[in-house]
Amino acid sequence: MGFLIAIVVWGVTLAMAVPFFTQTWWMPESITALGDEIDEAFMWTLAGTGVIFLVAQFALGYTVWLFGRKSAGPASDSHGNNKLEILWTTAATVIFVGLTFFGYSVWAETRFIEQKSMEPAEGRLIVEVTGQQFVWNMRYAGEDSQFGPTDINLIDDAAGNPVGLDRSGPGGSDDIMVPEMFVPVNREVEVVLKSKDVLHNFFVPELRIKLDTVPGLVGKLRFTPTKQGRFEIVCSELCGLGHYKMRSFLHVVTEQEYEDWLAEQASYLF
Ligand SMILES: [Cu+2]
Repeated sequence: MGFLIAIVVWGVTLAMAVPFFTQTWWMPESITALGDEIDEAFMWTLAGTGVIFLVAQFALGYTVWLFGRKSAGPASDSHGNNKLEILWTTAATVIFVGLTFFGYSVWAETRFIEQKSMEPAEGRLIVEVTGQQFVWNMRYAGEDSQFGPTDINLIDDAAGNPVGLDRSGPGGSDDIMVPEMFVPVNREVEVVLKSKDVLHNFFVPELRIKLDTVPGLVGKLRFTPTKQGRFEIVCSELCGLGHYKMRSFLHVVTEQEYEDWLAEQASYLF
């Protein structure tokens, strides 16, 4: 019986490990240099925890097999081993603290940006993204690079003003509201995240970064896409009945295509 249980433990362990080794259902290819760094940190973490998991599960199966035999006699209990306790507590601490330092710089790169100004700095493109049940609203500052003021009393979804943009305010006349995000390749993008109602989460799997949108708070993420294409933006925080269909797209295009797209959007303004 002990051997049978051991076989089941080993079998389940191996079956769980197979998708990782063969990279079945794996992440899509990353489209930023930062994404590659995050993947590297991820792979080191996975390798470390994976080896420990496999060794522990095989030891578990072996123990069940060994002490499940009738000839093994009655089980004896142990009152612990201080040396072993110190050893694995220290090992676990070193591994966890080490992985934290390893991933710290790449994590910080996506988040620690100066939070003071909405003005684009040195060619950085700023896109304001407002989550709402169950759509993403993208706002571009337009030709003047200045976002117009908003007023909750002006919010009118039916009239195409989901964020309450004041068109008569400074810099507001040329702001562009769109349902999908277009950005030029190889240019730094800063996403300014807001929410109109509940918690949402801005997630583009290919970017390897995600952040909650929180009502009343402004979140920021930055990335520099290096590959062109069309990538899905999903809401990654259960936000209500329509959560499953809250999606949009990130289009990474050439600088020229971006300019053309922007000019076309601007031409729709009244
Ligand atoms: Cu949502």
